[in-house]
Amino acid sequence: MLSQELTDQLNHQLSLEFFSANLYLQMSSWCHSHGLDGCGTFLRQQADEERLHMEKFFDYINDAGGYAVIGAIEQPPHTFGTVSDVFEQIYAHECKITKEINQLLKAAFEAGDFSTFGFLQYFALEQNEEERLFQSILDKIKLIKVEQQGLYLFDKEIASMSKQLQSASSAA
Ligand code: OFO
Repeated sequence: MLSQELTDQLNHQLSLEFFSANLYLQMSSWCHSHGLDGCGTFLRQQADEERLHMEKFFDYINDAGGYAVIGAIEQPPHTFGTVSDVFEQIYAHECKITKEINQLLKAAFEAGDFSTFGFLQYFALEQNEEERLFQSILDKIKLIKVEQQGLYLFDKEIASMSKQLQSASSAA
């Protein structure tokens, strides 16, 4: 049975996952409105994935005997300078989420709640994967010199990454 303290911490994470979903959905809108349909589609997929994360927390809290509560979700930013700014903000955001997940893992471990600790393992691996994914996109941005002449090429590259992720998740 979940302690009230861990329930509160998991609920906080649930709201953060919701915020991540809204942030990426908003960014996808910005990309589409700037003619970057490949990036827009990719970020929409990421938003859908974050919504699934939110639902995983929601279900786990209730299944483990806690009470899932959706807190206030901060409005995401909606103006961005360039597509590089978008991906830099995403990378920084994911690093922040990794810290939150690590703190949750520590709290579950210290409380001797190994069921919650096990549940959180998925997110630790997921964060590792996402940090690497977004770091690789930042590397591409540098390689392609996106803001000078490579915007079109970059958008195509992200579109093909989006297709690969889509087929990998439908094969899973
Ligand atoms: Fe970064 O994927 Fe949710 O937590």
